Amino acid sequence: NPEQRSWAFQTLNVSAQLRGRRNIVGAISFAPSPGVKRRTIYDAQFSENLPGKLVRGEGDPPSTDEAVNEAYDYAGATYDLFYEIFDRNSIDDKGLRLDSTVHYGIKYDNAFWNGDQMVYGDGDGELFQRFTKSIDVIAHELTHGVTQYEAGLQYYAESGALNESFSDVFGALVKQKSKNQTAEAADWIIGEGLLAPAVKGVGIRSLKAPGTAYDDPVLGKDPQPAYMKDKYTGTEDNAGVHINSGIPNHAFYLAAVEIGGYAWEKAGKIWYITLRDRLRANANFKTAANTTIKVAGELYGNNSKEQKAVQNAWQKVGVIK
Ligand code: ASN
Ligand code: ZN
Repeated sequence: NPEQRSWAFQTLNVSAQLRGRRNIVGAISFAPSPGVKRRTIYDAQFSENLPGKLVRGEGDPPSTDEAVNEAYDYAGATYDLFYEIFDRNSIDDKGLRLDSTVHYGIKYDNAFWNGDQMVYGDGDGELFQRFTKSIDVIAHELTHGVTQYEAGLQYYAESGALNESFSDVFGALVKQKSKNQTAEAADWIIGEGLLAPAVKGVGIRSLKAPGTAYDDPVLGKDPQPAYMKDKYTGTEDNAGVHINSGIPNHAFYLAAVEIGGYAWEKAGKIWYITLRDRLRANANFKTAANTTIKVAGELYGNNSKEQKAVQNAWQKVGVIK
């Protein structure tokens, strides 16, 4: 067990002891080593009590419960993308434990980050299947944690739609990396395989073609716009956080495809640095556009192909002129 090995090592390592902090009962706790995942999966056993019963810790063998293993494996894939590509050590960049609860509630039709942990419902089987099925849904929820520790985007109107969009962007990147797919080859669908078989649709959102993920008599039609001219201006959904995220989502898709290659390498890096270092909690679409263009210039040069792609993308969706 590499985690146990590294902890044993740290007790012998003086510089690691300097990083130790005394907790409330006086015991010293240590920051976990970078690159060491700490996943903990709980089972709410159809209640809404969190976190529930501990069913799998880091390094434990697979469970007989596939939801437990999906939550574990896909949280691992998300940790790995942030660590390997962006040099980020977990949600807080300080090795925070990744806690997840499965079997939350009865036929619960959602998944969420509650500020401390991920929570997954089983779906009602009529509209949705279990929410751990999709790697990008798990990466989406974890990315809400990253956003909370970084830009802290307010979950309302355009800042909230950006919060949602960053979760979809890194969700899509984790999925694409797991399949080793280029921007051109990827489907850019969020929640593929999540809709129940009878539902007419391919997933819950599309970054490539917002508004086309589903069109079903019971679920209705995917409400996402791709362009500013179609932006939702009502008050539902915290003033459209899951609706208007279609606009920045599509901008990311356009930028990634124009840059070409693996989307996590360049477009992903531009978006990550923007989220980590540049945006404030009240950022709007224009701020995000101008900031990603600036960051692209800093990373790849002013007037670089990469910077032009980012600028073209935000122009095309109508956020900037
Ligand atoms: N699954 C949703 C999300 O992560 C839950 C919510 O509405 N916050 O965005
Ligand atoms: Zn979300």
